[in-house]
Amino acid sequence: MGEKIQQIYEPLNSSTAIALVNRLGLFPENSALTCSEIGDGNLNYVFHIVDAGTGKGIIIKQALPYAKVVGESWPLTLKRAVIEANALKIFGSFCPELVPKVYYSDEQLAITVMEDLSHLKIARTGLIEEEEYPLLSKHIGQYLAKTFFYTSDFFLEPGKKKDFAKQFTNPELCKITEDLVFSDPFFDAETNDFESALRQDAETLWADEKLKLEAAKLKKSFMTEQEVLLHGDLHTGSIFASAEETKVIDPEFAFYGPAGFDLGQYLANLIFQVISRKGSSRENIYAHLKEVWETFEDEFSRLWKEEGKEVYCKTQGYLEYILEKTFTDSLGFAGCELIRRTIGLAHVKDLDSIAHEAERIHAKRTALQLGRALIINRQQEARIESLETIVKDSLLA
Ligand code: SR1
Ligand code: MG
Repeated sequence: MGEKIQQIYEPLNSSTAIALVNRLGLFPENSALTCSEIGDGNLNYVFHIVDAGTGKGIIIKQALPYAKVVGESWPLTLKRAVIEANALKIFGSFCPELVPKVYYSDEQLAITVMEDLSHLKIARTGLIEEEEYPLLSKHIGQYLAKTFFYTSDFFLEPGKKKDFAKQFTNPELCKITEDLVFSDPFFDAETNDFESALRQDAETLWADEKLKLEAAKLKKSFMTEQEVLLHGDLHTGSIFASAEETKVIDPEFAFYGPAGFDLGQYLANLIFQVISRKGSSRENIYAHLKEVWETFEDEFSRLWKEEGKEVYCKTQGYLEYILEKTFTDSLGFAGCELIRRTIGLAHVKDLDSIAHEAERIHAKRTALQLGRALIINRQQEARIESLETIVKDSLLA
């Protein structure tokens, strides 16, 4: 690995990206390198550099000083690149098999150079194509249990945890979530984006004071509960997968927040698959919903019993209280994610790619109604079996 190179910020292009990896000595001298920009997310450039001789590749991810999904009118901090690189390193230290390796990062250039995962597919894309990922939710359950436990007060010395929380203060990216997930979809905000056929549904939702009160409580939880180091944007587009492997990418939204948030986003993005699929192919997704929770519960309980440092870890009923709170919170966060991806900014392909308009609108109405039901009823539905029932009921409505 070459030495750290001091740079001032400039957006990379294919030739400067190749020049950079050459300067860093990441490939043998005189390798025939090709580079393509493959970023299809909302915020960043992603360069894929391949050595034509060996077929080996690497990824350079570069933050742009604005949100790509909107354009230069939405400035965005470059510091998110440092947050992302540091979060990848920390999460990778707990579950190296589930997180890409970081080879180099540079705060000035806002880049992270990391493992090439192009042999895998983005899980959202694969799920839409109805590929089977038999290990995906087991892996994500393990990832959630380890990242939760090892960054929490149940394991960390309190001063260390507070240092981490300070290091991962991420106000600009949190503000995006506060607005786009927790506020805008519940009001007639300019950022909202939906088909005119859904206007009546959106207006009904904006007038629903019972729902808004619960959304306010969830937003407060997101803004104030510094429980664990979250990924912060754990939808199925932030996961690479194959039948055997899973890698969680893109933790630029990482911060200390409520433990149920990552789980809730993952559940919601699986639920988009239940909604968009038909008939028996839904069963596979119900199995994923159950698997992620049960794996999380087993692994987290094991870590708590074997490695818990907090003095109350041995107190009867405390583990059960934490598990129940995490699950209940996750249902509420899942409900917010279902609603925001349907009528807010930044949709999901699972629903938007339904070609037949009436079917698409029906699917989106289901997502809105189910989102509402999860938010409002989250306290009464504190068992994983209830989640499947509530999803099935919404499909019949
Ligand atoms: C302006 S960013 C829009 C969305 O893209 C990211 O993936 C997050 O989900 C964010 O809310
Ligand atoms: Mg992302």
